[in-house]
Amino acid sequence: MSFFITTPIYYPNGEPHLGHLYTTVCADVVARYHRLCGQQVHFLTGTDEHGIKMVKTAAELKTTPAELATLNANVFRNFFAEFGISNDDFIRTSQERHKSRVQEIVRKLEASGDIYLGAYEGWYDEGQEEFITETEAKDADFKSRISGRPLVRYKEPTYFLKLTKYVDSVYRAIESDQLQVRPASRRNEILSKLKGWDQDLSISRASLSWGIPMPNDPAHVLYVWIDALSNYITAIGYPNHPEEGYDRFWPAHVHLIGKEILWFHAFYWPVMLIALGLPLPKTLFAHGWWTSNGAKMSKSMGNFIGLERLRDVVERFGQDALRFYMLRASPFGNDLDWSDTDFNASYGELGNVLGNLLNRSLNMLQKYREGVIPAAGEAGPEDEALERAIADFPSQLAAAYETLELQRAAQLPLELARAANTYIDQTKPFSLAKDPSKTARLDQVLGLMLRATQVALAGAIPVLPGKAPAGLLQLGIDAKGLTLNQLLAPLSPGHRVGQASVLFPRIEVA
Ligand code: ME8
Repeated sequence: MSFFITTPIYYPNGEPHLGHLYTTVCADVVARYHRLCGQQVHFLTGTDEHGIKMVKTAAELKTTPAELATLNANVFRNFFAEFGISNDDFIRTSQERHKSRVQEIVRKLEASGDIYLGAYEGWYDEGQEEFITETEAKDADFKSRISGRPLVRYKEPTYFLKLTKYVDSVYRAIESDQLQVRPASRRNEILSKLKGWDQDLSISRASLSWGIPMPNDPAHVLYVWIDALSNYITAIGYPNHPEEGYDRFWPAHVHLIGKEILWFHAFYWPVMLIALGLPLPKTLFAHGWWTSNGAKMSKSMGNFIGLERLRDVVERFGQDALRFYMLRASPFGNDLDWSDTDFNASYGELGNVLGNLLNRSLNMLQKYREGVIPAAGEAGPEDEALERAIADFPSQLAAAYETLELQRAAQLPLELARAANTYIDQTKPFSLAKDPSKTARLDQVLGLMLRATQVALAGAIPVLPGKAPAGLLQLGIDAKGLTLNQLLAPLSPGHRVGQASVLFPRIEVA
């Protein structure tokens, strides 16, 4: 079984920030879960280097777009590596592999009669690299609904892609869930925007030289979104080198994106794929936007969560704490707000619930059974609820990942740990230990509590790829190379655990 997941490719016109890290961490968590299940996973991210936005930023910085792109593409790549992202590939749209394959794609679209020469007159949002209809422009007072900057009027000869020829096919694909657009509210927005859509898409610029030349007319460069969307297949070798991954990985299972770029992914991209005769991706998931302390992040407001701030957080709390916080911050798909108070609460939860359970179970097993898992003992009335929670856990986790309920995926291991802590409070192993007639009951309680700890830690690996395996190692389980099923297999009586050491140390909050 193979699994292909992508993030947007980011504009390297500046340094990465919380938003970029968020999408990439979410994709990383999903990729790690599928790898843990033993699937062959391909996880793709990268940078989107062409377009007017790069040209303008480079001019402001008195450099060239190529130099700016290289500088920041390296910053992005290193940033993701530094933050433990497990991507399998990093595509830059300035790479030869991408440019030549995009030209092949455009040639195919020309050959199938889906591209024609015409003239465009209308509005353009240069920050978003997006064409805006007359009505939308008027509704937004001729300003970008993302950046607030004035829209620009374009009037020029251009090649068009025949969106109108495929609008019904795309509508049907989304309506039938052949192409799942999630969350459902956004699917409905897309369907209503598609209904009655009657415009083709301008896909070339004659006034721009930074981009991929149109193969039939090199005086034009290709519209940056056609170039960028193609990365999802050029990176895996389409069209001429399918053995590089296309054969195994297309169609993608998930394109993870921010909500502001859903339209491109839900309309232009499916049109391109249908016109090329290729299968559609299975799911487009558009997540929400981060604000910081209730406001849009901005450097001048002093609430910007950029590279330096993220580094600082990781230095103090560790990568896993940041990952858990991001996932826990709101149901996946909703907007999110960064708050230090919430961050501290979320870190506290890791320590008080999961860390505490690990510590208690190991210490008790050391104290009462010299660190050796006993055979099952005497069942008691408290066992059933925890046994059920343990038994239900793997399928609940699988369902959360299947539907991309990532907040739930992060919380499920904590819920199990909480149930195990309650079980300890109810069964009071410290009292049982004092009563020689309760030896068999104590065996049972220790065994079940250890089992819950093992299952919770194993299920937490995708979200806590550093801390969860470290916790399992304390249990005497080396998680390296093992699948989730193997990690969930009950430990045999006689198995010896290690010593407890604190997973989430208390941190003084300034
Ligand atoms: O749109 N909250 O690139 P981009 C949450 N190159 N996510 C955020 C965010 C925020 N405040 N800010 C950014 C582009 N993101 C195109 C994509 S894909 C073929 C081409 C994340 O650098 C989110 O995933 O503007 C959003 O969609 C993406 O960064 C936009 O990155």
